[in-house]
Amino acid sequence: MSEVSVSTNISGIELKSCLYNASGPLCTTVEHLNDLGLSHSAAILSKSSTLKEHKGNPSPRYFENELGSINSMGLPNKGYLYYDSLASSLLKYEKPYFVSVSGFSLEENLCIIKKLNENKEVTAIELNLSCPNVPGKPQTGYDFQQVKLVLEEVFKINKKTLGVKLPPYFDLIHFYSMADILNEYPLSFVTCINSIGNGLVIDVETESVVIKPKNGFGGIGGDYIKPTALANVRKFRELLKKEISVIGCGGIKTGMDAFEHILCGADAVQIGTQFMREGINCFERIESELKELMQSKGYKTLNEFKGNIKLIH
Ligand code: RRO
Repeated sequence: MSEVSVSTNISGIELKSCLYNASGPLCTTVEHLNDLGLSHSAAILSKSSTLKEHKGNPSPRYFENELGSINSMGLPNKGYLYYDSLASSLLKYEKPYFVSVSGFSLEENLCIIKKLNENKEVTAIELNLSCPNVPGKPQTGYDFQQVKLVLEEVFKINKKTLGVKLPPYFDLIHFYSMADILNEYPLSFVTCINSIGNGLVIDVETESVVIKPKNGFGGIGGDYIKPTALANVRKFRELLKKEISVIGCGGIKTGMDAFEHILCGADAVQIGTQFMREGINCFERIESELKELMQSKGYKTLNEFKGNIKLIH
């Protein structure tokens, strides 16, 4: 199997494998980020950061069952300066370090992005346009005019590798409209998808919601969302200019799930719910499952099948 490679690159950033963590689970503290450094995750991606440290929503705020997860964490994070100042201590892992940014306003985002631009040890920025869990705040990704305004302002000050994390879209007109906007800017990557916002999971025995914030409403991840994630990866790969890499996220718990995302056009994939469930070993396991599947199909590199999903004529 040694001749099978799952290496990839995101707009020139080399990754030893196509698998790394999604922003969210187990990437908030220095201990989490060191664990990712030591693991088979191909990159280290931080929890979405705000200007100041933020405690997030009241618990219980995360729940999982065999089909996936629901969360309403509400952006608990240490504040961007923490993730900024940690960068030098993560260099020893010799893998890219991405900082996720999700300020509470455009001004906050611009302030954070400006500061991160000064830090050469931060490889890239993932600007989160899709947090579904801040009470009273809509998801930016569903407000197309606002996305345009944000990107217009961000690219006046940004010189770093920068991509955006999008919410899932469900109607073709929304894919076309969003892709038209994204194609106007020097984005390096687009991550599809964040959790499906404002779902509701119920415990029948107690006849109750399972998380406390927003009366039980939260972002859905895991198996529940894989078909939606695949459709978003596929459609954005079709519509975005080739300079923009597509990162798949949603429902990846096996090598076969990763293969499906890549077949739809993903250049790399992120693991969220399954990382939370299984811990740090998930990266090595999924990587070896993916390599085994590629071997059985006679593929030696991701490029031999990336985006090559067949249609029924
Ligand atoms: O912290 C959260 O509640 C959260 C965020 Br920022 C996000 O982007 N997606 C999600 O499911 N939860």
